[in-house]
This record gives sequence, structure tokens and C-alpha cells, in this order.
Amino acid sequence: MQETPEPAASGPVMIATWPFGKLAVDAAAEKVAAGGSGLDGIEEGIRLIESLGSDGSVGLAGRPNAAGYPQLDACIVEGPTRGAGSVGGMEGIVHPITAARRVMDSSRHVMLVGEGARWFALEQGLETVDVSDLAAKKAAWVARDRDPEEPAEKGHDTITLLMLDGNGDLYGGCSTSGAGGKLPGRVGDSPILGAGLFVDNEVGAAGATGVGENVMRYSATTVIVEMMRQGMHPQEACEAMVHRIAAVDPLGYQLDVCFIAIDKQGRTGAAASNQRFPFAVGAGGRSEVRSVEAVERP
Ligand code: SD4
Repeated sequence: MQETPEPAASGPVMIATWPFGKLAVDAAAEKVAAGGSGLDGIEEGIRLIESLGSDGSVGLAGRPNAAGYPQLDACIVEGPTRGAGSVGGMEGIVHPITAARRVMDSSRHVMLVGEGARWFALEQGLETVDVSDLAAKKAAWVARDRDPEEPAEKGHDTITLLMLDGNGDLYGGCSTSGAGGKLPGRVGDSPILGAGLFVDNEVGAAGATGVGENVMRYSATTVIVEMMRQGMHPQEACEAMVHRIAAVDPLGYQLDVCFIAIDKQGRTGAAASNQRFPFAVGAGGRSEVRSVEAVERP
């Protein structure tokens, strides 16, 4: 088992996907230090990555779909209240994580998608961009010879941020432009509770990044949390989930999936199916980027 060193257990303890996760962790820590809730911290950290466009994969600067424009997915979970909000395939909204939070806070629903999600976000007064060129892009794509097997641009990256706050409560959020070159209308694992993110305030939280299709078919983050409930360390649970999928999936270990997890004790874990996976951890006011190699195959 690859050991993930434990962060100091004071203040919020966080883990986030990819090196840019460190920026999210730092922004979240600052928000909480300034008196924000754990949920405020999650939203703030993810908003920062959405603004930066990170490495071209989160927010409106993210990878476009096969028709050449971004459709964004995000969700947020508040462990202590069992609250959750989610948006899928949403166009032209600058901060999908805030839209997800508004779904949680200001509607009686958990998930909104597509046009409806955009409409709701606009009703909520959220920042938008001019989407008048989208109709032309859609029309051009429909008119073209299109081949869904030939994505315009490959690649994945998603900000997923998990937090155990100073009160011992768990929070999580994620935001992504999804798989580059995806078909218009495709929704990945990220906004699907229990697939790309799952938080159980009694046990722990888990998040995913990578090819969403290989995560959502296995409700992967739900299973990781259940493994922690049965007593597994988050590191062990993340690795076990990769092995569990690889044992039955036609792709074997060529899954292109990565998992992160945190438990109620603030212990963290991360695992990847077939690549080196850098991620960020933060605790006690400090943060750093760490990485794991692909899991060792049996
Ligand atoms: C998706 N899981 O839409 C996301 C993409 C991702 O690293 O995480 N990329 O499938």
C-alpha cells in the first residue's frame, strides 16, 4: 500500500485533486480562518480554480465539447445538514460551484441540468458570459460530418476538494468542464452524487477525477466511503476501489481514474489506476502537493 503521510490534525484538513488543488486548499483555509463555514471554504476554493481556468480544464476556460464550446458540471455537499446541490451540462455561467450551492440553498431540488440550470443561475443573478455565439457553434457542428469517436481534444482535469473542518464536519465540492471533446449533452461523474463525489458526515468523503464513465458505472465514491465505514484507511479504500473496478472492467487497469478520500479522523488517501497522480493536502495552515504512482497491480 502506498502510504500518504498524515497532515497535522488542527483546523480544517483538506485534500484536493491535481497540483492546482493547492490553490483551492489555500483559498479555502483562508476563507475558514476569516470566519467562513466549511461550505464557504469549499465554494471559495473551487471558485478560484474556476476563475483561473486552472490548466484549461475547469470553468469556462475549460476544454470544449465536440461542438467547440464548454458545458460545465459541478456539485457541492454539506455533510452536517445532509445538503447537496448539483448542476450538469450548464453553459455560460462563470462559477458552476456557486450555481450548485444555490440549487442546494435556494431551490427544493438537488440537481439541475442544461438550459434549466443556466436559467436558474441567471435567475439567481450569477455571473454569465455572452453565449450568443453558441447557437452558431451548435449549428456548425450539426452541419459537419461529426464523429463522436474522434474527440476534438482529449484530456481531463477536475477540481475536487474535500474538507474535514475544525468541528469534525465534512464538506466536498467539485467542478469541471468534463472530458474534452465530449458529445454535447454528455454529463460526467462530477455532478453525480455518489459517482464523482460522496460525503457522509458520519464516516468520510471521497472524490474522483479522470474518465467519468469509468467512475459512474461503479458509484465509485459511494463505495469508497462504504469501505471506510467498514474500517478501511482512506488510502486503502481508494486503492481497493481501483482494484475492484479493474478486476471486472473490460478495460482492466486502463481506466484513467484517480480517487481522493478523507475520513472523520482527518486521515487522507489517494490512488490512481494507471498514471502518476499529483494531489494537494492542507492542514494546520500549511499545504503541499504530493503524488502517488499508479496502484501496484496484483
Ligand atoms: C468527467 N471526471 O467529466 C470528469 C473529468 C475529469 O480529470 O475529472 N478529468 O469525466
